[in-house]
Formats: sequence, structure tokens, C-alpha cells
Amino acid sequence: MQRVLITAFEPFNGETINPSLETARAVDGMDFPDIEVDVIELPVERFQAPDMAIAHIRMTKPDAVLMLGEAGRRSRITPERVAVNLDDFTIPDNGGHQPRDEPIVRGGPVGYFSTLPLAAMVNQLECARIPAKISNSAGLYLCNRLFYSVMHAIAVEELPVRAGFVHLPYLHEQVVSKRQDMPSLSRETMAQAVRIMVQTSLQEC
Ligand code: PCA
Repeated sequence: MQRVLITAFEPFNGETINPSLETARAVDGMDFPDIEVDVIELPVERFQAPDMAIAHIRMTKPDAVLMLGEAGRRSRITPERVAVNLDDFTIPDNGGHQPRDEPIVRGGPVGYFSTLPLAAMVNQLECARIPAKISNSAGLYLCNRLFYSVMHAIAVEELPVRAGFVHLPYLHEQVVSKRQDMPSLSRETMAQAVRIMVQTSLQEC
């Protein structure tokens, strides 16, 4: 039995839901024949989120880590290619922190590539008629920070785990009464997408 850890974020920026958490919860209840799926909810707080994720990876030793977060305004499921060593928050996190133009790890590498099979993930999503595309920037907010911090811990500690980050668009209910011109996906589509990515994340490249 292989193990996949999914991380998801609590709501932020005045929202009452976060599509990553809603979707992770839906996938947590699904049956995977040969995979044990574990879900953790992370606070939108620059220190706690990476610490919690890394502690969980060390403790439970998953085979793959699929980190999820919201990227409103995007119209597709977007697996991220790269994490960069920079915090530049344009809004404060839920703890009130707003670092500007600061390295995440002083003296650390400029970036880390995702070690998930991105092309296969996008291909499988497209086969299921779900819009998807590799993204070349995870931004400079907490999702990038979590992504970078986890990849750095995996590299430094030489942990045998593949990992990467995927941004999800808004859910329909987030654009019904506000943001009327913004794209969104249904809960069903989002959950199916994450299910597909969990399965594909373990495929050999
Ligand atoms: N999205 C934010 C942080 C939490 C989330 O779900 C981001 O893209 O950085």
C-alpha cells in the first residue's frame, strides 16, 4: 500500500471557504484501492504551515505529497512547476505577517522543481475533460513558501518522497454573488481532478 499526503489550506483573504480544503475533504472520503490517502489542514500562517507539513512528512513518511491551494482567477487546475526562494506577500497572512522581498531560506537554492509527474497529471486530467495546465509560477505568497519549504526539507534530509504543489480555481459558490466574471469549477470536478492527481502522482515517470 502506497501513501499520499494531501495538504490543504484554511480560508484566507476574507473568504469563508478554500477550494483546496473543500476538495481535500471530499477526496478524504473516497475509496482508493491501493493507496492510503492522508489529509492535513494547514493554517494560512507563514511559520506554522510549513512546520506542520514538514513534521507530518517526517512522521508519516508518505510516498508522494500533493500540496493544494487556491488560486482564484485561474480557470484551470494548475500543477506548479517551480518553487522560488522568495516571500513577497501582497496581502497579510491570517497571522498578520506580510514579508516583502525576503528569502525564505537565507543562502538556500534559488528554486526547486516539482518532483511530481506534471505532464502525466495534466494529460490524465485532460483525458477526463478537466481543464488543466502546468503553471510556471506559484506566486510569492504562502503557497510558494509552503512548496519551497517542503522541497527544501526533502532535499536537505534526502527524504524518499516526491512532492509538488497544485493550485485550484475558485469553486462555483465563491463567484455566484461576487466576482461575477471570474472562472470557477464545481466541487465534483475539483474532487475528480484531485483523485486523478493522487493516482497519477505515484506513476513512474
Ligand atoms: N492560496 C494562497 C495561500 C493559501 C491558498 O490557498 C497562495 O496561493 O499563496
